[in-house]
Amino acid sequence: KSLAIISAGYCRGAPKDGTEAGPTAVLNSGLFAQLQAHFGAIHLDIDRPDGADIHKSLDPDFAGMKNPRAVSVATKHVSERVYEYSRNGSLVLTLGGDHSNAIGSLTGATRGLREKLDSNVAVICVDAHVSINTPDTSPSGNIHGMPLAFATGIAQTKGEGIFDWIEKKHLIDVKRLVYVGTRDVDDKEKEIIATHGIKVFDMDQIRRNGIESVMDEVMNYIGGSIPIHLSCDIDVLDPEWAPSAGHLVPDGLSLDEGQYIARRVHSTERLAAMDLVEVNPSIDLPGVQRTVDSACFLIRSALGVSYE
Ligand code: DIR
Ligand code: MN
Ligand code: MN
Repeated sequence: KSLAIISAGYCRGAPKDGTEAGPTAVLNSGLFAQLQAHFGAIHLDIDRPDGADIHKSLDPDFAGMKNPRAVSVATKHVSERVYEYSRNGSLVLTLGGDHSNAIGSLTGATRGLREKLDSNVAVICVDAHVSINTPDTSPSGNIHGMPLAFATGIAQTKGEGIFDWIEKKHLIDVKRLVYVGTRDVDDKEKEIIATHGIKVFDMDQIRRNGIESVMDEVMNYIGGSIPIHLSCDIDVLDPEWAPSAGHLVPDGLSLDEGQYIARRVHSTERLAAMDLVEVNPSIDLPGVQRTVDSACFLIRSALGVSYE
């Protein structure tokens, strides 16, 4: 399989700047060379489309969303790029940027794989949060807390053209979505999870049953044949392993547990797309290298890349 990398350093979905430097930090730490050695030629997309940097003064809050125009334009671009590569059969790695980029990667991969394989996608979201607020339920207005709501169609556009590019063909099936490692879920998000019957394996379950048995259940739940999109928010790791992230939550996954999840996904041979988002090299400067190293470990494990 060929590899496409989308360098999606878009950061207007998050309250703190800095994640725009995530892709470069991750790729320049040796990862790009390792991926090249493993995959051969890699398609690398690093363009920043017009509009993704719409000046803040031209992008006032709208219907409960902050920076909505900038994020809508950036995610539409990511979606189109991921769609092209997925439809052509590449494995697509999207590097954030904040988690709003997953609105683009999830919709793009879903549309592309539907066309190519006539198949739905299973989404394994590995995050301390569930990132499924709608503009109405969000306590913050930050769109990085909403990607799964837009990608499932639970959140819909409210006008002004914002996210009106999302159509039915883009939407993931909420019954094929599963979370691993959550530990900070807003009350309204709990209602969304309950209403839609979404599967969640939280940190408590991982501590009680162990990551191996939880991953057995995850794999059972998603079934044995459809392609997998792994959406990984680096804050799923304990802050010890990923201190340079904007929304730290204690008692997270160890790096070993994170790698175990990634390796299990790799071993299915059905990984079609992966996101690695929220690495923020301007937070906790002494911890940046550690955070970047952790991100690279997760990526290599999921992609089956060993290195010397
Ligand atoms: C919070 C944070 N629930 C919000 N979400 C994050 O703003 O909606 N997701 N950080 O990963
Ligand atoms: Mn998170
Ligand atoms: Mn998230």
